[in-house]
Amino acid sequence: MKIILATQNQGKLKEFQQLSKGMDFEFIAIPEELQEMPEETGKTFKENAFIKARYVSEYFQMPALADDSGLEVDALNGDPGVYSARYSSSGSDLDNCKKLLSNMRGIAKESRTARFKCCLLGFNQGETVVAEGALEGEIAEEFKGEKGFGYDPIFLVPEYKLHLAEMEKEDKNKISHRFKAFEVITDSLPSLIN
Ligand code: ITT
Repeated sequence: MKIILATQNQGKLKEFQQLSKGMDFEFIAIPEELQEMPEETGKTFKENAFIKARYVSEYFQMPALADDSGLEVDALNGDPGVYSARYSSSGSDLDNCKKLLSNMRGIAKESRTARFKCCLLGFNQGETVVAEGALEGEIAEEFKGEKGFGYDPIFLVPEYKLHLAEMEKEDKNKISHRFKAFEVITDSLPSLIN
């Protein structure tokens, strides 16, 4: 059974391809004829995941799975949160990271706690399934690593003493917020399709 991954983020897409290896489902990218995704007007990851999954599923009359995710930084009262992709004015990964480091300047290590959160939501013919996952860590003081995407170069995983962008994709995929949500939702995806 094919499920459309309702994302335009290549970094997420690569991680899903890795996560779903050997599974019964075939996750496919959004077909090219869809020119634009709807605006993400939700106040929560779940609301935005719903907007994306429903739109793509209804457009193609197929099951769709959306990922809405982001970084919550305690010292910034949970920012950038649902605005993680649009934090800087350009919205590029590099500018988003630079802006975050600049806003965190002068904040001591013990107060730099943060977490990635991911909400996955599957939609088909009016039915939804949903799962959430989180990864705890800290905002580092400098960039390290070339792997991954988004805020990975400035996100330190204390247990590994590594920034996420320094970890092999297989290792990130064993601990990530996306993996944790994915593990939960795979059990309920069949109920969406049958
Ligand atoms: P889609 O909506 O098309 O899926 P997007 O990048 O706009 O793509 P979101 O609205 O969910 O996705 O924003 C999530 C942002 O949070 C993403 O652009 C990254 O900046 C950040 N993010 C999420 N997961 C991440 C991860 O595993 N590593 C690093 N940054 C991540």
